Amino acid sequence: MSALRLVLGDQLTQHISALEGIDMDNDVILLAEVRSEATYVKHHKKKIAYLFSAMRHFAQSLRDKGYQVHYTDYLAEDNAGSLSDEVALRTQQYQCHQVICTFPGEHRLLSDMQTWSERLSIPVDIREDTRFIASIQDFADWAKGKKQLRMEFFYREMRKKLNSLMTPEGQPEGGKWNYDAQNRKALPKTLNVPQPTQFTPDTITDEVLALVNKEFANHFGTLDGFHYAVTREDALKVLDAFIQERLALFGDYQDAMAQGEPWMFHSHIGLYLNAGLLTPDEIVQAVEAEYHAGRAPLNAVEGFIRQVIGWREYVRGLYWFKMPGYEKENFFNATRALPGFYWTADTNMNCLQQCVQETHDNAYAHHIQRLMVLGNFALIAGLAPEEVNNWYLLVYADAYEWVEMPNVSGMVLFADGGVLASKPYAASGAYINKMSNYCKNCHYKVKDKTGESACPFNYLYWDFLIRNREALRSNHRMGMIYNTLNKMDETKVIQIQEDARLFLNKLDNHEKV
Ligand code: FAD
Ligand code: DLZ
Ligand code: SF4
Repeated sequence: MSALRLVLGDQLTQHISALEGIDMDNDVILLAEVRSEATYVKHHKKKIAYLFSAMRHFAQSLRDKGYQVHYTDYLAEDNAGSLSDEVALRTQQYQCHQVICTFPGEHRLLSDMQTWSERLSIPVDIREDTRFIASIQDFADWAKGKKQLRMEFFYREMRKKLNSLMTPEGQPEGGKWNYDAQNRKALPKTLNVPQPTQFTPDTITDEVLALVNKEFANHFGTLDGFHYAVTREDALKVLDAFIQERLALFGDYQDAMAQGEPWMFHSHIGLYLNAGLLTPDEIVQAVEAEYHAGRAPLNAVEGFIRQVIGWREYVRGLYWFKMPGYEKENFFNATRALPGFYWTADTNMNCLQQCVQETHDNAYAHHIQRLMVLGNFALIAGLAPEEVNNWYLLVYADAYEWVEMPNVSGMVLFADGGVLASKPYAASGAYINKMSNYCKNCHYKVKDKTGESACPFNYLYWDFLIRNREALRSNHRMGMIYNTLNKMDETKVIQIQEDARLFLNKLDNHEKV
């Protein structure tokens, strides 16, 4: 009796549950590069190259350990083209009596997997993904009966569960759970940002780069300057360099943006964590040790750990709690098509130009760029959630629906009506100006509120509030801002609406804005 053990492209962890209890003599591990996964959205070229190379390296490391591995190359003549067809073909080829896999990261794939047993007439064991700190059931138990599902309270449970940054008396280290208030500094002119850790492509990566260049030529992004780690060993080096060079200032400059500085003091480990090259528990342990050794301050360490065991675990729980159906939510009934500049970076708005260009070049943008520039615009310009989700899912190397969708539909677009966020993250140009130096080099003037030269974020922000007054009426956290709007001079309100109308018309007519 043998089992086919399927390992997906984002499950490249030696102790993944699909491999637990493996019979090394009889079981076959399947990894498959398939057209359906690589094209169901047109992933960034660097994302595909990273994942295919990481899959190939992982397969080799399994072979080196003596496992039987079937690796389906993208160009293999018998490549069945989709995961379900690959599983069907390889179960026959190796006469397997069972399929064992790990819970996937996207609902569409889970639905597919759930049909395999009937289709193949053999048992299909879909095991829990134990790489997360909270199981899907843990989140559902926590969420049950709660009116609001705030990350902060979930995060505290995770801190207690892991005993992370807790005193022996069971209190949060330093007396507070959250030091976010200290983490909002702009980048000083004199501070040098360290270069990201870079790796020269080896032979396997070079082969993959050539493949992606040819087969995915019409996908978004560039392969130029590909420098990502593709093995666990190298991903650990990225983590180590982050800890040595950036962690201490991670908190201070977590929300800062600067022209020509895509990497800032962030860790750049999301793509490794999500594909399984690193695991959350080892990251948290390594970072917490720096605090206890006195090498990193509490605001940095707590801020970082909150992202990993708070936000990351929370969005995953929320995704599965809300799926299916979350993808259809559209609280503001936003319908505008995604503007062309999200693909070309061809816009006069410097902040958006920079963030789209960096996304194109690196398959990476840091959180505040994703949230307060790219996302903020999508929210206040009323872009359709489906189109915005599609964009975020394909442009970033760390994107899988379980983490992308709650961030987009919940955090950025408020499309879930306030399940994730207590109020929309809408902001005018003043916020972008405070946290970056983008505005200095912009065609528009951030200080101008209305008129042709005015920063579009300024009038779009108020226009968003005016358009959605009814929908946000009962939101207590919006009371102050609506009071300000109510007191605004009527001619100014009319001018704001007119400026917004002209701008959005231009956008809809594909004119450069
Ligand atoms: P750091 O800033 O160094 O943070 C450390 C780690 O914390 C990240 O690697 C990530 O694992 C975790 N983390 C931080 N914030 C979040 C968050 N909001 N949700 C989940 N995990 C978080 N993250 C993804 O991994 N995949 C996505 O597809 C994704 N899409 C996003 C879309 C939008 C609109 C927004 C606002 C955020 C999105 N994020 C996503 C969260 C965050 O922006 C990225 O995790 C982060 O930028 C990755 O870079 P880093 O590793 O340098 O992160
Ligand atoms: C993202 C991705 C890509 C581009 N290609 C593959 C692939 O060829 N084979 C594979 O097993 N996985 C791939 N993936 C990752 C899957 O899309 C991912 O496992 C699901 O989206 C669930 O998270
Ligand atoms: Fe962006 Fe407005 Fe600043 Fe220009 S002025 S960079 S559009 S915030």
